[in-house]
Amino acid sequence: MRESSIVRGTLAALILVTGGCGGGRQEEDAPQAAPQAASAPRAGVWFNGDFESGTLDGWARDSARRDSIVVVEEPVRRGRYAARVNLETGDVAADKERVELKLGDRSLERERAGNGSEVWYGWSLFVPADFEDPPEGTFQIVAQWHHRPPPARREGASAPVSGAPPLTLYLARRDGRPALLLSGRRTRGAAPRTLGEATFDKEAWTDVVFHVRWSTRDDGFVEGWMNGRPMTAGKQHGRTLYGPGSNYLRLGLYRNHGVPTANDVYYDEVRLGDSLAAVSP
Ligand SMILES: [Ca+2]
Repeated sequence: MRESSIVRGTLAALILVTGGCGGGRQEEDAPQAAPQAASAPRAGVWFNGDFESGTLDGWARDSARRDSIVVVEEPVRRGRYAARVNLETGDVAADKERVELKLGDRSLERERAGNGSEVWYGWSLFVPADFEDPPEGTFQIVAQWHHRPPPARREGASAPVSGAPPLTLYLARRDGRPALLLSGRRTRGAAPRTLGEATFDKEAWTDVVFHVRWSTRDDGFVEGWMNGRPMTAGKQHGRTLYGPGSNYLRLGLYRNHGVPTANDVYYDEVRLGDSLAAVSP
């Protein structure tokens, strides 16, 4: 069944590429709204999270339930599969109310997202129309980059991973519309500063790209784009790494404990790499 679907998808893609070439019969066989075929392999991609294996292979997770994160066929940004994350009241994982995906291979971000390293991150986010906004005075995070100590210090009994993350993407509202707000901290105890924000549409895929230089000095920076348009006013310079070690990506829902809503969001086309072309959804 899956093979025939792949053949059908490939046919649909061929028809799209060639502008329709085989007469009526093939076009009848093609789905009305043909999903885009999975992306071709690209140069400069260090991690590909397009979910096209139909599984969560390659990912690690913090989730309260087995079905908190599942691979779905609808909606998808590209290819056949995407991931749905679901958070319900009291879903506590790693001490917080959250459901988050992390790269399964920790060594990748240890090696590539440490002091002085530049990383490009890209993914697509789908917030459904029925997503209930967080109550006044509470926060809702949809992505964050958290600090992780270097391996040697990880051996200690109390590794210093506490405190707010250095870079956070919040779901917010601006002028009555849903918005994504990028917030950064120079040090663990520093007040957060807004690095950029942009409104988006629910019930549609939103593509984001972030380019970061992780640094314990002021040569660190963050710049971001949403749906191909700048989300920050160019590079926002400043310290982006709290200390030795590296920062790693968490994708999913994270919020105050006990928020009385159950929400889904979807992710697809997640990539880490060395350029905009490598990671752009
Ligand atoms: Ca996909």
